[in-house]
Amino acid sequence: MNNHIEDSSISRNGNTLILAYDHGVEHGPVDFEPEPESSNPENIFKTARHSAVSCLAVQKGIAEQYYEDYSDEVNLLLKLNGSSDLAHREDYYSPKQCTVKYAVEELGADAVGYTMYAGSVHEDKMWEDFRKVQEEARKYDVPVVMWAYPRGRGIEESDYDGQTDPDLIAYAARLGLELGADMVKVKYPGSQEHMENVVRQTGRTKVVMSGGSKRSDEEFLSDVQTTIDAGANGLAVGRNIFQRENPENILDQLEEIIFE
Ligand code: FBP
Repeated sequence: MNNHIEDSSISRNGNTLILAYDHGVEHGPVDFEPEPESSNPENIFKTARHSAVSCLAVQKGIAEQYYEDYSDEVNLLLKLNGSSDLAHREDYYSPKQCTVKYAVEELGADAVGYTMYAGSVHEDKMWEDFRKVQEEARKYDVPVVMWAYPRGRGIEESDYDGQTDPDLIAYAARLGLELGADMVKVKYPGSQEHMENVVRQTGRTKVVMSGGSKRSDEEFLSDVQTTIDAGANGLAVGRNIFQRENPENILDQLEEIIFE
């Protein structure tokens, strides 16, 4: 059985641009402050109609209320788990709010996404949650994207130099291959050489770069170009799109870099 993304609707010439819009959960309304109209999901669905966008990643509630109106023009990646900045937790954990069955049968999802916090004291439980997601996704024939974010006490107490250590990013990405993800989403590891190592470690599992906080066009596009030059497959991006006054301009440029 080969990678499930290649023949799926969220891939174009093997590459993908995921427009991520789960920030209302992960960070709260503060992420919408730079462009207040971005708090309205309707505007993000409209942006997602741009030909550069392979799919829009949202939580269940937004999919339920808005997706039907855009399902002809936008592919849906249902983010199955998520966690808010408000929770008081012993360590990083991202609970599941939606099953693959519900995502596909009720919401019309084309793909599903799951955040994995390798290094957390809850890592074992997250592996178990992910196992169920991954096997259910195979049953429904939808690709699984892992948000591969190494975080938590295991990392703090290790010899790795924090969450952005390139070797740690490669390790978290490798877990994606080993645990059955079709695609991993990783933070930019700092250089083309480091991204090449991430790509090497993930084998047939695809790799996309995580957008991160908003930067200048030049800085952001240069990291995306380096990511593609390293052999990775695209981008999962939120704030660097919806915090811009005119997201279409940057999407035009991203389309050229990622798909042409
Ligand atoms: P950005 O491009 O805005 O970084 O979005 C990607 C993403 O993974 C979102 O899906 C998620 O809401 C956010 O980053 C989480 O960021 P972090 O956990 O680094 O605060």
